[in-house]
Amino acid sequence: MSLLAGKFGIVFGVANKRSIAWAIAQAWSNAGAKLAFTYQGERLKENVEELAGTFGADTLITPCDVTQDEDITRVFAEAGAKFGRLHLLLHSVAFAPKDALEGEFVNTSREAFRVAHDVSAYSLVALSRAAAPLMTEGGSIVAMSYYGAEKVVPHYNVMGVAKASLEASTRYLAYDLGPKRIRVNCISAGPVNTLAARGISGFTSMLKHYEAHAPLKRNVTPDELGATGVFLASDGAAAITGQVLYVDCGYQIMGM
Ligand code: 0WE
Repeated sequence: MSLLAGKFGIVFGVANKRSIAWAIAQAWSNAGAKLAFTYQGERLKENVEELAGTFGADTLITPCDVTQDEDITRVFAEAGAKFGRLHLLLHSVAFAPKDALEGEFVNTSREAFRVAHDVSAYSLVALSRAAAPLMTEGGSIVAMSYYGAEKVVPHYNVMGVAKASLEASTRYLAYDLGPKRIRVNCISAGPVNTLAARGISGFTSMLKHYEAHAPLKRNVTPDELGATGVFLASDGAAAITGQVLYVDCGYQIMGM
């Protein structure tokens, strides 16, 4: 398969081998794309170097705190120097303070609301703006969302509001960047057992709930998210932009 041969991409959000970002990065790489990786903080440096290093010693692996404009500027300067141009960007980054995902949404602090939106939604705008000048041959920007953006999922709280902002930002970015042949879409994934999902009380019963209620009677696999990532990055999706694609075994269509 060489659907993405000759394409250059940059991946934000690998933390470890279970990360959705890693599943999509592997699928992009297997489809022929050359990738750069960013990691959030020294804590994750070793993990990402070990994973992304398997793509060759010359793979660009660089830190990026998406709340820092100077980091974003540096990262795209490095990617531009390495690749000369860019076709693909994966945004698989989210954070809300833990206490905001535990109590009631009504108690969300101003600071937790600000941080959740800065890291999880505004970052897509900032990364897209920085990537666009390098996407001289057109591009595909893919961001990860979740059903809690459109319906209440207990405890998802401010993350649901931030994902709603991410999805709306996707539409406005698609409008602005469309004339440059840059497409912007979200994958709304069903629950996946990642570092971000770990420690969320009731996550195991959420996986069971999806198995019981989704039309396909199972949960989505990381490989399937990778395959959707390849599709959205490929010319097969050349006329798809501004969309939220549900990759959730059909769960989203159900009313009961
Ligand atoms: O978007 C997410 C989780 C993102 C996330 C996870 C954490 C855990 C650790 C954002 N911030 C933090 N902050 C931390 O301190 N998901 C789609 C997974 C998820 O998270 C939930 C879910 C699901 C599903 C939280 C509550 C309820 C359901």
